[in-house]
Amino acid sequence: MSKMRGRVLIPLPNTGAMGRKRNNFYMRSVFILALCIFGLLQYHNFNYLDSRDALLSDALANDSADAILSMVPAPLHKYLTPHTRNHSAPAAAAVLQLNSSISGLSNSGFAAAATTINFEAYRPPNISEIKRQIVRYNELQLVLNEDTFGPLQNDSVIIVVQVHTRINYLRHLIVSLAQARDISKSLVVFSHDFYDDDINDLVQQIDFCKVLQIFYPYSMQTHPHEYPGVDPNDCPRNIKKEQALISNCNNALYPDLYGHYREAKFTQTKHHWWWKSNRVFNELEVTRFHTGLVLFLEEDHYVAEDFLYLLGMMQQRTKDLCPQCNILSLGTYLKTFNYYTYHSKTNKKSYASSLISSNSLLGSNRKNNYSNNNNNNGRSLPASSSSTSLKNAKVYVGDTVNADKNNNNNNNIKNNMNNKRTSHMNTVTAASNTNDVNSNYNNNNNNNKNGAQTWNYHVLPSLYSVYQKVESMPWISSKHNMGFAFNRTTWTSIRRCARHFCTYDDYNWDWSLQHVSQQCLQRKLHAMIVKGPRVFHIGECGVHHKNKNCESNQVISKVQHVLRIARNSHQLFPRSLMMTVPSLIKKSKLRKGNGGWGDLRDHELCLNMSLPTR
Ligand SMILES: *[C@@H]1O[C@H](CO)[C@@H](O)[C@H](O)[C@H]1NC(C)=O
Ligand SMILES: *[C@@H]1O[C@H](CO)[C@@H](O)[C@H](O)[C@H]1NC(C)=O
Ligand SMILES: *[C@@H]1O[C@H](CO)[C@@H](O)[C@H](O)[C@H]1NC(C)=O
Ligand SMILES: *[C@@H]1O[C@H](CO)[C@@H](O)[C@H](O)[C@H]1NC(C)=O
Ligand SMILES: *[C@@H]1O[C@H](CO)[C@@H](O)[C@H](O)[C@H]1NC(C)=O
Ligand SMILES: *[C@@H]1O[C@H](CO)[C@@H](O)[C@H](O)[C@H]1NC(C)=O
Ligand SMILES: *[C@@H]1O[C@H](CO)[C@@H](O)[C@H](O)[C@H]1NC(C)=O
Ligand SMILES: CC(=O)N[C@H]1CO[C@H](CO)[C@@H](O)[C@@H]1O
Repeated sequence: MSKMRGRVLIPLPNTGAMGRKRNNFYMRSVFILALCIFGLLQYHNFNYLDSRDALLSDALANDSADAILSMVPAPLHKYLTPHTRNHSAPAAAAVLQLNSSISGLSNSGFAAAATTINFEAYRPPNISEIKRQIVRYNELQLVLNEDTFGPLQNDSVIIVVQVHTRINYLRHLIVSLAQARDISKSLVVFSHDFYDDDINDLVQQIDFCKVLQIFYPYSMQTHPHEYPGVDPNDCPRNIKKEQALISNCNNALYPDLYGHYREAKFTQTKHHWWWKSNRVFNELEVTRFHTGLVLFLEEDHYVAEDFLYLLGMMQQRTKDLCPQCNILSLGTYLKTFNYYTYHSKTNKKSYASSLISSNSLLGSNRKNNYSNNNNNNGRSLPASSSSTSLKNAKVYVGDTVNADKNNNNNNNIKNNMNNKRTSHMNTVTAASNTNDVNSNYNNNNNNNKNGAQTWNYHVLPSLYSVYQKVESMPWISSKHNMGFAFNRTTWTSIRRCARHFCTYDDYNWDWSLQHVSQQCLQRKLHAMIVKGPRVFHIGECGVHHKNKNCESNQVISKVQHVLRIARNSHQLFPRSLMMTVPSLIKKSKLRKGNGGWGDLRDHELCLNMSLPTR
């Protein structure tokens, strides 16, 4: 039988012409068939975009707490539900928390709250008690859930989350982490600069991975009337140097680049970042032999469920895709785009993005107006533990435009810094495309004139795919400060440049890191960046809600939907990575620092944190 079949398949010499004709026919049929399939796919695609659009308008319409909760698997609801203490209604707990964070847990503040809500048994620890607890935690270095998930492997991922006070965002970050594949293999380190019982309860409730809490020991909370907090004899920010010298205040000799004196709350974030990095890489027992990646997150980030998968993939492919890369970035700020640019454009990309998000899909519009509300003459209290929300819009745009504009921007920075550090709220622009950058630049000016923000993040459908696109470029603080990872090799070279980090007159850790990269590192920081972000920034208020509902709901709802779409269309967990040529090769110029870091006490404290301890 098999012989017969074999013979039939061998073409006979005298049927050559017939065979060719027949082949032609087959070829044509195959071609037409392919065309049909292609057409069908296109049609499907089109419909698909439509249905996505519908989905999203749903999403935009409903960001109620219930709707958000319905997107979260039931077992994870516990992280979103405030833990009610024994004797208190939830509302009372909220009041307490508010009061305690405002009054810095001052005794009088607490006493008042306690009497109004009748809270005999529960008292937050006083400051000396908090200090004691912090020392205890930091000495103990207790890794939770180690018995369930086993000891940390030398090459597993460590995730470090910088936590300040915004528990509501932190809840959602935890929920997103809980849903990530392979999270059980990693260690999540929560680094706190505010000791709070509710936050501690929440973190200690985590049961899906190993957890370690560390506490920044030089916080304003634990140093309310002394350096590194505010010492009563510190020079006021805006005093002239001559006056300062006369009044003999503490730091009279050391105003910053722009003639202003230290403000404690602005220096804390950079100190904390430096402290936790040193702590994690060089001091903790559990990381002593760790050679894997350390991923940096903040309390108001949100991760996609394939972020670790993708990180592992990027790490594996670094050698062949981008041998010079020493930092991996999972959360780019996406191409931004607003009504103006949208209406002036007809190209396909804009069309696609308009389908997916006619406005502010991931996005968040930054308030321009924090500073008016505090008595701080300018600089505003960092909303997140990251320094990002403190910078000047123009600075960001300047990062990606040409040299000419850069010069402009430098002037703008100077002026701005000289006057006051006011509207540094626009951190959004990190365009990947020169044209758009320019239009952003212009529109940005428009926005400033109007006093209204129309900046948005956008997720283009083309960004997620079974072949995930990545690109590589020099690390830029404003673009790549979210969800990045590096290993001990990179850290060791950064740490050798501690002097550059600690004495550069800029209160932003990410700008300081860029300074280190450009001025000190032999091998500059070079990033591999995933084009479809896996880390999102949820800690912002939406523009539509103005200030009245400045809660996380709107952005969270959008992120949930983007991820649901990506998931349902099988675009998470990509099969492979594809290197694309970056559309913009940026020559990042070094600038003068942003100031806020002129005080020698800050330089010293920072340097002290990186002294060898073992
Ligand atoms: C939002 O969703 C919740 C629960 O899914 C529902 O009760 C509510 O009516 C919805 N609101 C709007 C405006 O659609
Ligand atoms: C709450 O009170 C009950 C009894 O009243 C007690 O058994 C329980 O341990 C308390 N829980 C906490 C968290 O204090
Ligand atoms: C704070 O707690 C300590 C014990 O940790 C105690 O000795 C001290 O009296 C307390 N101070 C106040 C003001 O309650
Ligand atoms: C990590 O590496 C160290 C030193 O190479 C080794 O002694 C230790 O057993 C390793 N730990 C694990 C969990 O692999
Ligand atoms: C750390 O990353 C660098 C690239 O930045 C790589 O060359 C090196 O092999 C990595 N080290 C380890 C121990 O994986
Ligand atoms: C800025 O804040 C001031 C006072 O807090 C308020 O009156 C003003 O309307 C705000 N401006 C904008 C654009 O929100
Ligand atoms: C830094 O350490 C040195 C020596 O240990 C000490 O004298 C100095 O006071 C420390 N400075 C700060 C700001 O902690
Ligand atoms: C002492 C103190 O600050 N108490 C305040 C606690 O919060 C409530 C509600 O916001 C205020 O009414 C109290 O004055």
